[in-house]
Amino acid sequence: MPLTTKGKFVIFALRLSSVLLAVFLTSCNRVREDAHARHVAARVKVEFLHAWHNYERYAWGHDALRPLSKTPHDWYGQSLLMTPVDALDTLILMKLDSEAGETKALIVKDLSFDRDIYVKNFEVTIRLLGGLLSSYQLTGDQRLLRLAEILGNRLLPAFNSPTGLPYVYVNLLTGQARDPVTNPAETGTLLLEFGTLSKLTGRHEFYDKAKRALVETYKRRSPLGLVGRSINVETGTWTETDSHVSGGIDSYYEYLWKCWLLFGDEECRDMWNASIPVINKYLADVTHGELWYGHADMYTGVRTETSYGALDAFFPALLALSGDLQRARRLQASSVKMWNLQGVEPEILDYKTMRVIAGAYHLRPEIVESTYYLYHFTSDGQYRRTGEKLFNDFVKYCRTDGGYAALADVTTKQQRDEMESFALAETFKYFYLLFAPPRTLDFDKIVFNTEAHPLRRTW
Ligand code: DMJ
Repeated sequence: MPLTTKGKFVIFALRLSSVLLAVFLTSCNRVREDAHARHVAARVKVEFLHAWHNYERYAWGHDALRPLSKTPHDWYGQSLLMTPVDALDTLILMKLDSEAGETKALIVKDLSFDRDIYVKNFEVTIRLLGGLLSSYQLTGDQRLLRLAEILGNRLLPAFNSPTGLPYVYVNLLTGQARDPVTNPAETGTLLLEFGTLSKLTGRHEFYDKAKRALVETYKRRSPLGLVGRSINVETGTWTETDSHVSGGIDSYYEYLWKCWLLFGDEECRDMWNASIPVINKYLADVTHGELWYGHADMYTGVRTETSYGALDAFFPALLALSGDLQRARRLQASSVKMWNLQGVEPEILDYKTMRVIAGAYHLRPEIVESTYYLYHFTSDGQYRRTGEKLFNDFVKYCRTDGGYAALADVTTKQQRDEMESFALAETFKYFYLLFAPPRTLDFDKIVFNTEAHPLRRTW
């Protein structure tokens, strides 16, 4: 029997009210979830301050705090203020104004690169150059940019090899470079920082040298399209042909995509577009229905190791950022499984046997970074719930009287006397951003360098 106009109206009204009810309930849920998230963000801040105040108390002015012995540590015997420079933008984002002010004052007063020491080009670039540049962009303080430029000048001789690939170490005073055997992460994770410095100072040599190093690495990929574990910068030949997305290669891929995002460099985009299908073909490994990324020989594509670890856990973030949410979600589930095996992730796991191969936990950020990216791209509440669980475990096992300590072994949870600056630059920052209001940092306007320093395209 056909419906009367009144009947149609009643059905329409019922449908509309159920839609409105659903919208209302969803928004109530969202409000509740957001209120809880603010509460977790506040806890993260308190814990960050616990680590920071211990650094201030026991290691102020030094590179790092040793949290169990409560003693300072300098990487090269003299301080380059690794922790203050690396942590400054976290202090700023958390609106810890007085701590941020004191730290900036310390950096401006004491940071000097006039030192006869050999430093690791890669580490100093991602932590110090990246940290100075992002803090400059957040504060507008020209003195930070000036320090970044001085540092950039001092690092440039590292690129003076026959291939343009940088040496591992460079002497800040003499410009001498040493150690020719390096890896794609160390040759290819420099362009976001040197490129930003170039754009901000108008000096193209910074961009050109770091770009050349990235391209020279890419050019040496195998006929399959993979890069290897180590390479000699003088001969340009691979010294180890194992291929993976783990430490030593990881951020080379990250910068291919991110340099496209930050600089609009089409060559970087093309190198990424040529690389990612190869990674997915030879390194991705589906085991028991789970997605992992293992190792393969760069020339034959034959699987060499079924290992995955804390460092690999950055890859879901990169997959998500480059638009592959499906693989990102699946791989993130594997990372979380790895974490939950012992309640904290190990450095390396065999994902076929689920045996821990290297059991330390260095307070690494990668799994948190990926959780944050996935939440950003999906708004799926499961990622905040995962993040809260990770944070609770992190506090439970790594908090100590004197700050936050790495674990010597995730099975026994025995702590070790180490609090790397990236714990403050990255791990706490990503935890905080996962729960903080989105206005804390406009994700779409920045690109994080591999040390979680947000860089903005202001040029
Ligand atoms: C950081 O220094 C950087 O994230 C780097 O790209 C890899 N390892 C550490 C943190 O685990």
